[in-house]
Amino acid sequence: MSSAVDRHAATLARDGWCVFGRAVEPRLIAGIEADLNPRFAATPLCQGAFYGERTKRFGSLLTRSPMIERLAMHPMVLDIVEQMLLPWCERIALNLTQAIEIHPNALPQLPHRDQDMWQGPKGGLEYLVNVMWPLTTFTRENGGTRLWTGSQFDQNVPALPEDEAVVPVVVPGDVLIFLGSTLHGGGGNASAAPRRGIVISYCLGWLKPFELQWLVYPPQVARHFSPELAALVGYVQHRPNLGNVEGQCPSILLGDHVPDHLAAVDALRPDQAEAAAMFVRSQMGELS
Ligand SMILES: O=C(O)CCC(=O)C(=O)O
Ligand SMILES: [Fe+2]
Repeated sequence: MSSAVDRHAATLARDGWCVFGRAVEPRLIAGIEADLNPRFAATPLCQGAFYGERTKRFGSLLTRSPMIERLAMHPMVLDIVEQMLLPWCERIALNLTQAIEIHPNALPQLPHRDQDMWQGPKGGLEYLVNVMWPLTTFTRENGGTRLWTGSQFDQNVPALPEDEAVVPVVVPGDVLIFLGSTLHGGGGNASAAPRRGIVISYCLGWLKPFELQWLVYPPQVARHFSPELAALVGYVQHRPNLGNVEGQCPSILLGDHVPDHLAAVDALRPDQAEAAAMFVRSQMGELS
């Protein structure tokens, strides 16, 4: 198992993307699609040149189908994502879940790097990893995701020739994983049927997520999540002390009773706790 994770992580780091075939049973994906069908039908087309006028999108997928948790928490996918992101954070966070339906006659999407939504320095670190679960088979004809292999290595290249884009053919149950630094875009759909996929993306635990996870999964929703899923959507601190409520872990909001008065309690990494404690000891030494 772990060697498959390492192999995929190595391909992802080398090419900027990888395909993990048969990550789940196609039956699971069919069940999810059935749950999402009414929402696809009721959702209006997007507006704007980036989202695409012949494309439908909706988020908050953990509340749209109970089976989405199986995708968001897929252990091997999480292992691969963590290999890419943990060098720069203590824990990863859910960045978004989004269903995307590209309709016939949609134009190709602007090639972009998803990490450019954050204005920090680029090149030395990864900000996010995208995980695309196809609901329909992705092909070049129907708007499968276009990717530029190796484009993660030079962030100064704004665009690359269209004929150098690869479109991996993936079927329901497979998963396409790509870095936030990889140049990519949805494809144009020259076929007669819509192309549907689900993107689940993960970012460094200290970033502002694309989709505001605490608002789309407020405490009354997240309290029904497993502790691990609640932590992934943000009900956990990122040490030191980032993302707290009254100086405590935000998971206090998921309990039956939230005390009105709470002590702020440090949540530090061991090295930070040690440095702070040593400083306090030295100050006490000065006093005596
Ligand atoms: O739909 C796709 O294949 C990719 C969409 C995408 O990259 C985006 O919306 O950021
Ligand atoms: Fe994108």
